[in-house]
Amino acid sequence: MQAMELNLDGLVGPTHHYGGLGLGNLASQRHRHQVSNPRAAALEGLAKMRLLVSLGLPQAVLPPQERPLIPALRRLGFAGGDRAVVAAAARTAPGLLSAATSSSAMWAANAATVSPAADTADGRLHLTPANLVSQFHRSLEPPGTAAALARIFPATDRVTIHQPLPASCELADEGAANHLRICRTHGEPGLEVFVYGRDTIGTPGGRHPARQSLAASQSVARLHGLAAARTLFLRQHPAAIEAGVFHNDVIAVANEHLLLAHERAWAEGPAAAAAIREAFANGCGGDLVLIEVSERELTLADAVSTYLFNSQLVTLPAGGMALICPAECRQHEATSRWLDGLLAADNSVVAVHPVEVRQSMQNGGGPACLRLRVVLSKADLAAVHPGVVATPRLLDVLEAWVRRHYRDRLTVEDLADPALLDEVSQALDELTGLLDLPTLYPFQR
Ligand code: SUG
Repeated sequence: MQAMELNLDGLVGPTHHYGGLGLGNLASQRHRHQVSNPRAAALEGLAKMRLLVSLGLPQAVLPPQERPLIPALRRLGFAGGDRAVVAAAARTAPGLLSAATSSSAMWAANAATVSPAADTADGRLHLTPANLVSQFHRSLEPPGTAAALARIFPATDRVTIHQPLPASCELADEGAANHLRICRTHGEPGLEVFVYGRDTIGTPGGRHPARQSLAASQSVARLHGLAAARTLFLRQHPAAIEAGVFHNDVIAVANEHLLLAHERAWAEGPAAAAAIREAFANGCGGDLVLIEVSERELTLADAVSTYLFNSQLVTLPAGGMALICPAECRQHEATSRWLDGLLAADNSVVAVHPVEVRQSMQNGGGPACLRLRVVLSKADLAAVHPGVVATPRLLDVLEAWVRRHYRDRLTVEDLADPALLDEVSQALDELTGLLDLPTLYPFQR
């Protein structure tokens, strides 16, 4: 089957701020309560989408979620009209207000796990929205994610959107950020590699919690009807989690037969790489190209601070691959040198494109975090809701929309500003018109 990869990028919401909410996420901790710039954040994301479109790659937009999520605050006992709810939360529980106002759904790599039709027993595309139970602010995302995905992928005869796994820490699921797909070409059956942080309830006793559970990964694989011979479960290296690798996509990235990974990505060490190689050969008839970065070339700490592995690795229409990396990688000597080596070596990577996504990076989200990869057949791509398909024209329209509605400065104190509520609902209401997604948001129904 011929298939291509659609990148579905989370559009940064107008309440993007630095709440310091990300567990084990060093950038989020470091920027806690600093002043954010939602307008710049959204424009950076749109510029990244524009780059992908200019490379001739299918690109679409995942709209931001409704925030602050007033119903979530009501469930916590804040009562009265919407403004009263916000005021009471701001006064007595500002952390909860920050969580209920987070724009975290922008990190679409955590929105869901995706198995393309070529991998599944019933030949359908399967998506499971992640339950994101590890953190309160992200646990609010699944219903909005499920609703948006159902509108974006309406071909119900060929697409299955599962319910998120039950909301239990035993089944903590953070979606595609802990999932790699290795294949010969996108349309052929691929090896799906699930990476988990813990195989028991609770954490292995480190400073940072392990967010993905093995039971969750196994459940998603079962739901998607994946063949055992083309499915692997690998454990994250505890040292990586300790160094701030809160998702596998901070330490490894794959595209087709190429895998870039740090040597300390997985607990099993070299045995993990060998297992991937063997499963890819036996299950898919493929020959893995593994480019492993040693601790000597780039320490775990540097990998986390530059976010090299949170690059997007994409297949170009004319052949070859491009690496879309954070601009920070080119500002860091060892990483930049490594990138030059990658380009000079005999592999599929023919271009490196640094992108500026600093506003997102400061909350722990690089280029790869901002997108969900969805491999689709031509027919399924044509069935994607046209309103969200990124064209230069739509990106212009969205850019103008951002400039009209987004603030260029937001602090946690500003979250109490009653004017913000009106600003946000006006912006989102208008957005559903631009994306032809009427009544997407609960407040519109
Ligand atoms: O879950 N940050 C997100 C970043 C997610 C990055 N995603 C991937 N690696 N795929 C998180 O930690 C910070 C929000 C704040 O602090 O305001 C936050 O949620």
